[in-house]
Amino acid sequence: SKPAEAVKNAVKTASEKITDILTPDVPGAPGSAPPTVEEPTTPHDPLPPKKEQGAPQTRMPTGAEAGAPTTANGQQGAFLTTAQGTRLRDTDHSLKAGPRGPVLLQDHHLREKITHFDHERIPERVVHARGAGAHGVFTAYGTAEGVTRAGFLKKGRKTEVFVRFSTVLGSRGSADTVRDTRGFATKFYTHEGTFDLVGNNIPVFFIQDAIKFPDIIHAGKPHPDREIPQSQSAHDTFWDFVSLHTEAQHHALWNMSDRGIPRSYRTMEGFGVHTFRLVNEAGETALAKFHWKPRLGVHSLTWEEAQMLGGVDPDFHRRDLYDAIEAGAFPEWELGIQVFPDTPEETFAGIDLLDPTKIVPEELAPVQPVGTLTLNRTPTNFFAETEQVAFHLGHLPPGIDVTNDPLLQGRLFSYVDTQLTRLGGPNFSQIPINRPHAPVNDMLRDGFHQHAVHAGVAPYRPNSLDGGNPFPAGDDEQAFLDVPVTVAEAPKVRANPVSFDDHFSQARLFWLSMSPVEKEHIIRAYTFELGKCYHQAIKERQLQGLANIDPVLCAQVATGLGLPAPEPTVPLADVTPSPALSQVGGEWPSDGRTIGIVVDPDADLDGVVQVREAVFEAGMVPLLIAPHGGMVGNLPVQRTFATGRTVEFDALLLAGAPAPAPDAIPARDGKAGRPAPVAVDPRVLLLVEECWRHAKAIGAWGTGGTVLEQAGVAGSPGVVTAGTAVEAPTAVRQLMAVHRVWERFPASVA
Ligand code: HDE
Repeated sequence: SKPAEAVKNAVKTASEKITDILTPDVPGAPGSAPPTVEEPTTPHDPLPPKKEQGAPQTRMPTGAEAGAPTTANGQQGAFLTTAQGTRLRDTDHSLKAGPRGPVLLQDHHLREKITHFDHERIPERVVHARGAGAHGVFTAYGTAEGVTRAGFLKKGRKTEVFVRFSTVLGSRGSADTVRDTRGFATKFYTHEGTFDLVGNNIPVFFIQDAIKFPDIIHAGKPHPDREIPQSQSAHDTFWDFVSLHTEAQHHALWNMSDRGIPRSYRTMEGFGVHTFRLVNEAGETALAKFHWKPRLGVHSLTWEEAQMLGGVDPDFHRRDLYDAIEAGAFPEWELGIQVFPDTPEETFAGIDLLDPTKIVPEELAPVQPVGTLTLNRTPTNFFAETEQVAFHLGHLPPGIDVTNDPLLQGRLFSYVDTQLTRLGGPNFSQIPINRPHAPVNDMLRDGFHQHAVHAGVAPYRPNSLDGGNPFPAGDDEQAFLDVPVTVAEAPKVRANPVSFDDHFSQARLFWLSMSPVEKEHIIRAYTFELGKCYHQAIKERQLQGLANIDPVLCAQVATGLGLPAPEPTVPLADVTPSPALSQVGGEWPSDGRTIGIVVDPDADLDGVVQVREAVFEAGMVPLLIAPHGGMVGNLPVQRTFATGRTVEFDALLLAGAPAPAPDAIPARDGKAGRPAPVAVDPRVLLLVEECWRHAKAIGAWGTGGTVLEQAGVAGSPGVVTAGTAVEAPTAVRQLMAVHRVWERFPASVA
């Protein structure tokens, strides 16, 4: 046909043009003489080093260096391009044989776009899949200089950090507020190499030996047949394991306490769990445990709040972290260490320091502050940073070393191993978030996803070809020191030290250290969790575990389950409570806390303006809740009676008494037995009722007092009626300092 002929001619002309370009003096061009190739047949000496040849340059830009944009590889120029940088005019239509025709295989852009999308997901973490991260800075006080040579702990030193908080059991998309242990993993990008402190918000662990980790996790994760329940321990396999495996009782008790449902990542303690070995400039060693102390105090949700949040805002902790940072209320923790003499027994006050199911009460070994962590920047890209960050216990700087804790030893293997699958090969330390901020010259080569272009020819030691580079560092050149601990000559065994057999004394210590209200919460948590188990034998066996911790705890849970309380099978330990374990009884700053303020057009809006200012000035966040969105007077509304829930805030202020919206409640009919009409919108009454139930401070002024009367809470503990608007936030703030109005919770145990 004619068009086909035209195309043929066009191709012919083009190929003629190409032949013209290939002139005979270009080697290889048609008609030119064959090139003479010099064969390297004669042996000769190694070539002299190239000019200025030094160590192979392996250091990659970290993104932290001045002016190095972290997005440099992903986003350049204004135009949409392919991955090869070819500009595209259309990304919305596949290349087809006519508008109605089939899609052509040659459409490279289509295939590249879809193929990349198909591979966007990587395997989620096998544990700690759900998490949220933030950047920050660590500032050292210098107080640890006597016990460790770690440079980042020297006085005044500032070190960049990335922290990832997580739940353990749930999958990546699960809810934040479930009852679970929380991960608290910190990457210190120190000038002497990266230090990862991979801890939890609970200072003990379920097991004493890493070999059992797959067992406890298989038991805690959803059942393998139906894959339910998601992200919780309230099911048969978890309690089957814990009840059969009594060393897990101590950690399980912490999980059943309010520690299992933190109010915020900002109000969690963190613990390194294991005992580490520190070494100072003089080569002297000490044993130590790491603690993170939140500046805002340890503060938890109530169980009902946690459950409501699972539906209302499953991303609650994530949102809270980002909102606080973006509002400038930077979360802060103090890093502290408990220090113990490094004796051959590796015990302190009779407590085996190698047993990760044991704590050392702070009353016996005080937590000594060594620096402050401030989180001040949210990630730019969740996947690139929070998902790809890879922690490892073996990332240690000079001055910090490991001990023989068998749980710690197993972890030293696991973390790199898991990244090989999760991050697709051995070069994950080149991913921007994982790059050290210290110079790297490692002689590791090649492998999947190699991003470094290594120079030099001799990635081995010793070498003469790269001028001997790189060189080992001397003792006075910040080299890592493997502390030369003596390893006892002993038979090879699969066995624990005898002290590891004590599974109940510290669980009892924790229980006896709780205030009545915390004990009540623990009883309810066990009753709920075991009540969700189907197998009677598991409930009975777990009651036996509780009997060995404390008979009161056991009896109360047994009553809730409708089962008899067994007698203890071990003597009850005679322990001294540790007041530091209770999260009730102190006073803390209220920075970054949220105060809900109910307004309506008839409220004292001038007063609300003053209250908002006072709340901001106090470093807290006001949240205006009104009958409708938009503006009330000159004030912007953040939540309506339809969208606002009390779980979002820490205290409630009532600036008015909004009347029921005509369409918000059904018609009331006394004759039909329905309640009489109320003067206040029932959704506002619900806010008050929930705040009262969750022991939150409630305040009112002006007509707001009517709401308190209507809700039947006026004059009860933690409910204040202020004379003027400005007095109201001050009054609730005082109540918030102790976190909750504890006396509102009934406690059945002393
Ligand atoms: Fe982990 N743990 N773990 N763990 N762990 C992981 O590493 C493991 C343990 C902790 O935000 C995994 O990169 C074993 C104790 C945190 O990225 C994996 C044992 C403590 C995080 C792994 C333990 C932790 C992890 C999964 C028993 C508190 C999240 C993905 C010996 C001190 C880090 C990954 C993050 C993650 C193994 C016990 C804390 C599989 C074998 C004890 C905070 O490597």
